[in-house]
Amino acid sequence: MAMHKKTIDQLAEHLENCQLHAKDTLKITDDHPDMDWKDAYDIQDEVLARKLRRGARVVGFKAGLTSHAKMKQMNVDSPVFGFLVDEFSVPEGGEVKISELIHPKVEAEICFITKHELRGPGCNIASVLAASDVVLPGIEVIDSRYRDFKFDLKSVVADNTSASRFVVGGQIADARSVDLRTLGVVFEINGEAVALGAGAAVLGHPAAAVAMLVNHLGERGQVLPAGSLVLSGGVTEAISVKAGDHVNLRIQHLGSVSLRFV
Ligand code: OOG
Ligand code: MG
Repeated sequence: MAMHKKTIDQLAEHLENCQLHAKDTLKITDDHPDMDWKDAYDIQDEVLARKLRRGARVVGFKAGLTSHAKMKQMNVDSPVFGFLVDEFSVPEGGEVKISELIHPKVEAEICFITKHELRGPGCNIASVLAASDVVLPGIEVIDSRYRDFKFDLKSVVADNTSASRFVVGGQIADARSVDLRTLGVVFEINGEAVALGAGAAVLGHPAAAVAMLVNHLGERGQVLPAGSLVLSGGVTEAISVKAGDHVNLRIQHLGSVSLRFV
């Protein structure tokens, strides 16, 4: 059912306020059980429009729920897509203030930077690799605005797929010079390896997640611009963090990236 524009705007304002003020909320489908996929992405687009009106800049895009580990952890069965703006970006080795977040979790991600514009439908792994410039490691901090991190897919889409902070770093590599399926991933908190994985955990090949994002944008009449940063989705399950935690992600051939929670 197509929601009224007024309802979309109200829900976007509500969800963005929850993000800005670190307040949780009940999932929005409780009050709007007929919300459809288009409504959910329209709410997300309105959250972005609010930020752009205040001077934010889009710095990239994300695919989420692209690994079995993540889908199983959140009890869902399909990927979702969101946007990244400059206010989410943390410098390599930087600090994230726990007080600005509700219940943050960290994710180990393989990230792409594109060299050419990509358009769907029909985008596939080959087109993504041909259009990609470099790959590098990234830690995403997700922070669902929904109470106890409990949501359904449409609610999480409206909430910009829990996006809250991210850091990229390490060593960049030519996207075509590494086998992205067999890249080993070691995720450490306070020096202890807490989760392990390999690139193939993300839809068989992390570039498949980027292709799905491009095809999703195509359905909405949008393109993935040249020079976009894309987070392809958590390789392992997401891990809760608290003040004092030091998070480090090592990816084979791509060095490491870290951040601290204070
Ligand atoms: C949704 C976002 C998931 C990923 O990389 O899988 C995500 C969530 O689990 O809150 O960003
Ligand atoms: Mg993620």
